[in-house]
Amino acid sequence: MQQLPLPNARVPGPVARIAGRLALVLAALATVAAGAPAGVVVQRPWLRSIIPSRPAAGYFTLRNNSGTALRLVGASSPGCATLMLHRSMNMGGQETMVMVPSIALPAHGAVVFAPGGYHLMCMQPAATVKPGGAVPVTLRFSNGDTLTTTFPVRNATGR
Ligand SMILES: [Cu+2]
Repeated sequence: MQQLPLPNARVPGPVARIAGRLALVLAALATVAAGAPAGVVVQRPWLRSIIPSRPAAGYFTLRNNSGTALRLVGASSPGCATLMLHRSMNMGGQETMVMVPSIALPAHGAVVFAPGGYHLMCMQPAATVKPGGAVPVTLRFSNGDTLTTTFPVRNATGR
């Protein structure tokens, strides 16, 4: 139960007010500092845009240099209406893709997002998602941390 302030409660003095404000500032700084997961890096990011109006695929290597296992649970970008975690699979000779809810990132390990396997799927790409352009991509982890990286956009042949 939350205690209601007493009617005759003392008004905090100037020192208490400054301390209270400082606590708020420190809390805000801590929130920013907790943004990126410690020791996790995105390497060689790029988005492949084949036809501008069609979904673009995002490729990179996600490396975890920390001793703590994490899960990648989502992604977003201002360049995509939705950015999904996908996996390409071969089902009975047919290349198909499925949406995956999360991807495990082991401690001192890496997950490779590459053609034929895991990738990000950029649905309804914005005009900025065209070869020569670049868009920020934010990855979201199971512990609430996020990591934003700039993904250059290249064409079907990776140029
Ligand atoms: Cu896909």
